[in-house]
Amino acid sequence: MIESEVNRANINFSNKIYIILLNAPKNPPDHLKLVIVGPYWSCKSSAGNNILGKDAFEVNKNWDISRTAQCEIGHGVFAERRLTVVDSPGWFYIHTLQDTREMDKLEIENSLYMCPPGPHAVLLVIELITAVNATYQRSVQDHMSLFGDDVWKHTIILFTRPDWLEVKTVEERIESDEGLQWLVNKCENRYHVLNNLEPNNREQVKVLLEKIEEMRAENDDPYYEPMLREEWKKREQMLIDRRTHVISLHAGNFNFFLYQDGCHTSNHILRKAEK
Ligand SMILES: Nc1nc2c(ncn2[C@@H]2O[C@H](COP(=O)(O)OP(=O)(O)O)[C@@H](O)[C@H]2O)c(=O)[nH]1
Ligand SMILES: [Mg+2]
Repeated sequence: MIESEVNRANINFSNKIYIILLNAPKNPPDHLKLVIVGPYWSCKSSAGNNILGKDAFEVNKNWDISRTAQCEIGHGVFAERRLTVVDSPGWFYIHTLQDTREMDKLEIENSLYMCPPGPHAVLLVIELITAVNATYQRSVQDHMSLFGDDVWKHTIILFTRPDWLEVKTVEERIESDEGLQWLVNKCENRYHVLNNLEPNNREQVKVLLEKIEEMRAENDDPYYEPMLREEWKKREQMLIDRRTHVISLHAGNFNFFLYQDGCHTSNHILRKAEK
């Protein structure tokens, strides 16, 4: 084979691999990292235990007594996946961000950084029987804002206490409450119902993990990495501001710097201009 034909064959081959790679489905991760957030008493710790299939987190026996005060991390294995679950303290359901103590806010925020580079999913735990009025809605929105603007793209609503629903179906319940509809819409219709009174029903956990993987496949980033993204945005903006500032200060002298000593890299020019 002459050289040009070999090159052409190689190019065709690498194009084919490229196309195969582009079309290949994202492999499901063998390690799923989840963060559980939500108001107090919404059954967060119980949901964490249910997902992990063991008593990893302390469950509240009485309202606001011995409630989870700090983020805790639990590990397990289920359906051929390693699971890492972070349980968090949560917030009082009528509190705005201003009402919540600084230490609690830090602890809530901290939950996202306990499984680097970030969780595959944030599970926002809401009791299915909750009347999501304007105060509750504001409280959820306020506290979710601690995780950055994009958090909703990586969030699934985890509805708990379905046993309190009585005769209504889950869909009927959601339709009957505008606030619940708002929550479900925020998550682009991603929700799951978990009955913590049925710990042996592993099918409900399996379906939850499948929904998480579906969401992950739809997102550009498999993990939610708020800190890195925010940090990057901040740095990018600082650079733009710095350049705009320097250029506006030295607009008249720009050609001078280009010609003075033949330096042509913009950073060099900027450094000189700043001096
Ligand atoms: N009826 C019912 N009670 C639940 C369920 N899940 C948890 N609980 C109870 O709800 C209370 C609060 O649960 P916990 O997980 O500590 O809530 P957290 O404060 O959000 O972590 C506890 O008494 C649990 O036993 C459920 O699916 N149904
Ligand atoms: Mg708890």
